[in-house]
Amino acid sequence: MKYKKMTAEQAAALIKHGDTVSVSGFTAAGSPRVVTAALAVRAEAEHEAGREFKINLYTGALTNECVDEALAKAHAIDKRMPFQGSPAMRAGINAGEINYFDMHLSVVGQYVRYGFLGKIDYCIIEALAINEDGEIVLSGGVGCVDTYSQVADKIIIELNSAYDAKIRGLHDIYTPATPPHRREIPIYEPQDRIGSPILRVDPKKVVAVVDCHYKYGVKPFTPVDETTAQLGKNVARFLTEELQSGRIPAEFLPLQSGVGNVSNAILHELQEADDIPPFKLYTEVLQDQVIDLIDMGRCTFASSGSLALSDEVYDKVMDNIDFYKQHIVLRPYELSNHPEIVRRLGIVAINTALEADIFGNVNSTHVMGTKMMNGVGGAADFARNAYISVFICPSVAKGGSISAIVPYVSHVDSSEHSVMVLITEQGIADLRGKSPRQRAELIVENCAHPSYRPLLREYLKLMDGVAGHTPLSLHNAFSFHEEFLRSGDMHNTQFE
Ligand code: 0RQ
Repeated sequence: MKYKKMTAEQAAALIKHGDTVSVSGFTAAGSPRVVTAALAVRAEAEHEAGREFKINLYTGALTNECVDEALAKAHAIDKRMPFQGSPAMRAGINAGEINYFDMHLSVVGQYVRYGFLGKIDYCIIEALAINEDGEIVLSGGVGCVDTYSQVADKIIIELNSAYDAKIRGLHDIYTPATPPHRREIPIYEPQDRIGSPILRVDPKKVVAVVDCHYKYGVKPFTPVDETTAQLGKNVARFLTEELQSGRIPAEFLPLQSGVGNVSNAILHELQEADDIPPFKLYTEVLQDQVIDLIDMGRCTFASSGSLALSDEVYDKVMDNIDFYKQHIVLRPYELSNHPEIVRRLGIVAINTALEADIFGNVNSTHVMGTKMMNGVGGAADFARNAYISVFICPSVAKGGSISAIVPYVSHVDSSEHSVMVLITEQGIADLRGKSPRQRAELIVENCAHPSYRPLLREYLKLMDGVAGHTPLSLHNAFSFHEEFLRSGDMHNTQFE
């Protein structure tokens, strides 16, 4: 092969202080490892020598411990976008050290191509194969690599021999044109393929190929517990009632499900929801449960941007790749999350909230209004454009000291206008066609934990007879949050 082979250290040495580095992948799947790990070591050495060394890091979304965790621990990040979930990165962001630009995943590619986010110096790509024409077989995560590899000045390839290139054929790589030349994106059903099975890059931009061998090292999710099982049952009940009433057509509609423990548990419950016919997924991340659903014939097809699977399940998919190619396609998230396609396919979107307020506004990102958890990711791409947009969460967090239903959210990611249904393990609040006062009543009585209902009713009583469309007490709106910060338990809240 004509490409220059380098060690990870040699490739990392190409990157300069101040460079913008983008990476392939979406979750640990498809994210590079060895070059960023070497870069973190280099950054520490530079700092010890008294020299500044920071890069701007653009990823697909979540990465792995050798990208986000290692570089954040090495204090090597200035700007970071668009989504993260690593403890060290979170700490750096919340300490104000890392400038995090949290954004809707569907627009990352176009913001970059339109030049809104500046120049990209490097794109590091995990590849399972590359030929002399720059044709790359990607692995289990696509993210935004189509755009990053087009825009970056230089490309570094991590050629990973731990996984087989027989995955070729699972991907559908396509980048929408730039306005005013953009046309419709011709995906009419989740299984439609419109692009290429390989990623094409300009071979002249490839400055290094690093041979490596690593597995992703992803652990399984927290097992389903009583609360998440009940939440899942409520979601299944809601979907069944929609189907029986004819609001969801008899052939059913594609589902989207968010990421995390709660979403994984919901999919688990759908295994046994016999009243719901076999369904398709059009979503951004496939977790372990989806593979079970495919094996059981409950899920007939899944379109996604990532195989965010534990190692055990990932290996099972790779060992039976010809079977799974008939049931899975992986696309850039510009397609998996695209508003046009979400609206056209009529997706039923199910995403997780950290907290929701009594009007239906949802906070999925900020703990107590200030501390970043992960990011908005793709949740709002789907929520805003869904056929039905459902948000779910357990009614309490941290052993009951936090109510997930609050008088007013401490940060808004999806507004009341994008949230059609709210579901907790306590019950379902169908907010469609309801005024703020009606929504408040429904959410308190159906979704709040019984131990918080008296306080929420008391809050609503304060607003009796007060004029206005939305019963918001400016003075008391954040009293639950203030009380938690004061005493560590929202139950102690007293209104003024
Ligand atoms: O904390 O880890 O210390 O125990 O938040 O909560 O219940 O394990 O739920 O893993 O499903 O994550 C919203 C963060 C939920 C996730 C969020 C604490 C709780 C726990 C995690 P511990 P759970 P999950 C597609 C769509 C935004 C992006 C998105 C998320 C931790 O779903 O990042 O949806 N969503 N993308 O104790 C303080 C509260 C809390 C709270 C829970 N009200 N206050 N802490 N916690 N509620 C994917 C992508 O875009 C990639």
